[in-house]
Amino acid sequence: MWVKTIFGFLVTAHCCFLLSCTLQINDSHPENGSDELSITANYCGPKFLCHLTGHCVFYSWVCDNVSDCIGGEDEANCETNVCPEGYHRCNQTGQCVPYKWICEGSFMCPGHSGPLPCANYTCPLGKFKCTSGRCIPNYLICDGDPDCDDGSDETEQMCAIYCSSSTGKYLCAGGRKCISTMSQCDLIYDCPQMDDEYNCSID
Ligand SMILES: [Ca+2]
Ligand SMILES: [Ca+2]
Ligand SMILES: [Ca+2]
Repeated sequence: MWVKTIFGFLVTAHCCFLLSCTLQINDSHPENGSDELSITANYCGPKFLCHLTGHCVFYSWVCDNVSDCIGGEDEANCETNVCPEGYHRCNQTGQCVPYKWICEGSFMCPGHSGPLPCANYTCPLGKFKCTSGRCIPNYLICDGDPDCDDGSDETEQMCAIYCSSSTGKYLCAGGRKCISTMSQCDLIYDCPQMDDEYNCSID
């Protein structure tokens, strides 16, 4: 049995199942069933506990401007709330967002400016970490278009490393784009200066 004082009421939650609780306010009839479980600090695991009902919601739903707890606790205290490990707190809204969303480009905090909070985030296999911290797929490196917000996927230094012939790539003239060696002499211009179609032997 979990006991808490909320809005001046003594609240007890009796859990028959781990995620299913019944709520009783000012209950003067203590129950003692063996099926009751205590709500502990780890009750919701990596989720946020709606204190009033005992439900658990995703942390990314905290301070996202939608009331997900019946009592609205997930949208309270958004100016001072703290996000758990693995989540970034958006300054403007207080929303707790997994670093993966921010660092892999699927979410941007409203009003965000400046560097991303991704210095300690490790990009998954097959992705390149831009100097800004964002992860982009490897195939976007030196493809002729900046995909990192700071253009670090298209620098000459980057392309000199990434576009080596040992990886089956040809570095186009200009040094900022490479193509597959399969695209050399295929009668299609792939390099900005068309040098992939020069010096082709004609059989
Ligand atoms: Ca919410
Ligand atoms: Ca690119
Ligand atoms: Ca070509």
